[in-house]
Amino acid sequence: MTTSLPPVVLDRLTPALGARVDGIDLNEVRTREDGALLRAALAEHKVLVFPGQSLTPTAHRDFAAALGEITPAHPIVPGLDADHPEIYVLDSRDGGKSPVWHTDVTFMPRPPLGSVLRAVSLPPNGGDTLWTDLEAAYRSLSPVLRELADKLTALHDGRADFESYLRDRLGGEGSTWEGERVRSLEPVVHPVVRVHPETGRRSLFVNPGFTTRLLEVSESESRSLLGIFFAAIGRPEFTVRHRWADGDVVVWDNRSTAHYAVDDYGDVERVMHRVTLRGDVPVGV
Ligand SMILES: O=C(O)CCC(=O)C(=O)O
Ligand SMILES: [Fe+2]
Repeated sequence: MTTSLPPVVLDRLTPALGARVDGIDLNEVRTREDGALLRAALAEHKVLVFPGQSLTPTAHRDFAAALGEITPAHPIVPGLDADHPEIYVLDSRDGGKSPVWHTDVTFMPRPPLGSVLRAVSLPPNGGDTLWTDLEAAYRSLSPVLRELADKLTALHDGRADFESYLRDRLGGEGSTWEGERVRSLEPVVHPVVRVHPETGRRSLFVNPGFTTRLLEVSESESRSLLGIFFAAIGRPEFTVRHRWADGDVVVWDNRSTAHYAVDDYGDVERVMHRVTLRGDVPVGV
């Protein structure tokens, strides 16, 4: 399907999610008014791919700020430099690989609304990223399981990924997030089924990256049920896979998707820059 939102052209990438957006220079998207058009497309398509862009780090940040309120780079990890504290650097040679399905920063009470990712330095091949539609994952469950999931909450824990970084590299002083200095990573509780604040649609808001435990069931039931939920998330039918090229910028709705960065390029350098948009507290059914 091709829809035309002059002068922007959107082409659906898969039946599940994703659209390629042409006819727009992101250097020219600077106001919330301009951003609103893209925000509407984001809620609908969940992942927007903008090929052939030419953003500097400053322009990347300014484009993200046209989409919404931007956050510090990360609750723990400092930003690119003093001029760009909002840019999170993912460097393959410095721990910046994420070959696991995850939704960004769900280990905090207010995970980002969305992320804006820019390719900075790519391997000659490999290093694709996949996104999956958590609404399709929810719909794929049988009705009784959906009904159960609607009633569950889950712990999200960032300690396995970031606690040693916080302690060993930052001496226990993380970023300022939601106005408070982060000094520890207490797990947080989110509903297992999240209602999207803009569309009202339900998604299966758990991910193997950070979700460790369902709270209303026993430990072994939690393990089995999470296995079922994670299998639903990973189904190829619900995904879109992006092969990166120089100049690509991808924006995703972090409330209704999870993503996976394929680690198939060995020791080659791969650097991405990410800016996240401030989100709300997830609301359940
Ligand atoms: O490196 C990528 O392609 C994605 C990494 C990631 O998980 C992120 O940017 O949030
Ligand atoms: Fe991520």
